Amino acid sequence: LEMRTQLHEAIEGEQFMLQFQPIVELADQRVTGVEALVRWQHPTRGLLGPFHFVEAAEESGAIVGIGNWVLRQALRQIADWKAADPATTLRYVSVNVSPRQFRSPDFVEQVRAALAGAGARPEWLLLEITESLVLKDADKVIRDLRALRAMGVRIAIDDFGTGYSSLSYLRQMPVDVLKLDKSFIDDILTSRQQHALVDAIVTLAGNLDLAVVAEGIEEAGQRIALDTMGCDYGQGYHFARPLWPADIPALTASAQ
Ligand code: G
Ligand code: G
Ligand code: MN
Ligand code: NA
Repeated sequence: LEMRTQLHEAIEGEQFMLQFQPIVELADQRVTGVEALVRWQHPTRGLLGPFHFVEAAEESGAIVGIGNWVLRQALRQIADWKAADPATTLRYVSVNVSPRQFRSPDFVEQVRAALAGAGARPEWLLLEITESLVLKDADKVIRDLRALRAMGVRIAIDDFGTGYSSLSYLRQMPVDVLKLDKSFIDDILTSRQQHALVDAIVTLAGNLDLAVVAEGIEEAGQRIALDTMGCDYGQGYHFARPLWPADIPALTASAQ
């Protein structure tokens, strides 16, 4: 079967699943959020990660249907976790939004409907967009970002630092969080320049009232260096890999 047909059948057949990777406060390593990461339980190829299908889905347009499913499912999941443990440390779920999904005509309404459908509060949702989004129709994108933030939804720039963007986009984009790409974190312990660059970005973000999530933290030394710089949040295999939903509550119980 053609990929586009398979993706369509996968939506209909509910073959997509979500894993969740913890996002922690570096100061005390408490889990404060989780990022939803889509997987495809393929009928013959097994469990596939986004690498195997997100690009094709973006090209065929199937990403809009998949993305809206991810949004609804992620919000139902956090509503369930909150209901099961009112004292959970978990404050939000972070959901990746592809450019094509963001540009679909009713995206803001889809978010509103997904929140209402799940009985989720807007503060429980962080939307991850990429810098490249503002390269086209910047005015429309900025209007929609403002509408989402006016609802109480927060916005993160994913893979920050890897795009075409420069810091000048930060002035234009109404966002709350920078997710600092793993490629910046990898060498902070071995390269003085890389350490200085990340330190400067963290300081700049702080002055702009943006929170920073450092991605791809794999060792304690990186966590300590980032915490010392004043970076508030981190994500990476050092804390936890992407997990199935059943494994999250044990990590977010308030007693921890
Ligand atoms: O764990 P990992 O292999 O899941 O994720 C790889 C990449 O796939 C991530 O960098 C992320 O940007 C992308 N991705 C994961 N889940 C989603 C999703 O639900 N929608 C979109 N558009 N991208 C996703
Ligand atoms: O949305 P984003 O592009 O940031 O997606 C996160 C991706 O990075 C997912 O594929 C996730 O599995 C992966 N990831 C998360 N933490 C780590 C890490 O510590 N090391 C590596 N190599 N990959 C990670
Ligand atoms: Mn992401
Ligand atoms: Na990233």
